Amino acid sequence: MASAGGWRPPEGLPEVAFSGRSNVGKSSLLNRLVRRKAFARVSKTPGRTREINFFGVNRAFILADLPGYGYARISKERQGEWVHLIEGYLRHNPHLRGVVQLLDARHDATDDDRRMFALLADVGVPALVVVTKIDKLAARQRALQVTALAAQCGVSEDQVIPCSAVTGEGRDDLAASLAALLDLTPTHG
Ligand SMILES: Nc1nc2c(ncn2[C@@H]2O[C@H](COP(=O)(O)OP(=O)(O)O)[C@@H](O)[C@H]2O)c(=O)[nH]1
Ligand SMILES: [Mg+2]
Repeated sequence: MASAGGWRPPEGLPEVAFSGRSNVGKSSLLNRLVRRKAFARVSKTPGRTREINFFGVNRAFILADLPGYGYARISKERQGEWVHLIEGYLRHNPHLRGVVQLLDARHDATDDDRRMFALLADVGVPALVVVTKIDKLAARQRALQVTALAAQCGVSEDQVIPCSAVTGEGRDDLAASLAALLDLTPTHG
């Protein structure tokens, strides 16, 4: 049974969730974001994580690593559990400020991706869109692919942040967008 396992965040901290296809690079990007190597586990076995992993950052906010979807070899029953878990999480989380939706730079958006955007719109959660693994594309392909993916998902191109967990590209832009979403104002001293 899918469940939110392990550590649970303390009540009251604002939260942002990372979502996307299995193997899209969520855990790798989370690690880049917090500048730690083994913060979120990078898996060699796609489709294995069936729980929500929560990470506290600086006692200021929570990042949630949602289980990936679209892994071909999981059963219909498991997919049903997935939808139940994610929808419950999105709908009944008063601290959720937004979702970072990841897309793979090398692939077109899938039906599952479009379903996820529809769900986010239905629940009314703000979404940041990250096109990740951008290091895999040649410079001239990048802009074209960002345009195509934005159109496929019905989002505006300037909502899209190209990122790479390998080179660190996009990390600072993503951090700034997250800070705005979480309404974190810089503190002095
Ligand atoms: N080239 C490249 N590979 C990546 C990037 N992000 C993740 N990967 C690789 O993609 C695979 C899946 O990554 P992971 O973070 O576990 O994906 P998750 O299932 O979405 O959490 C791993 O082999 C990673 O090393 C990236 O930005 N660039
Ligand atoms: Mg992962």
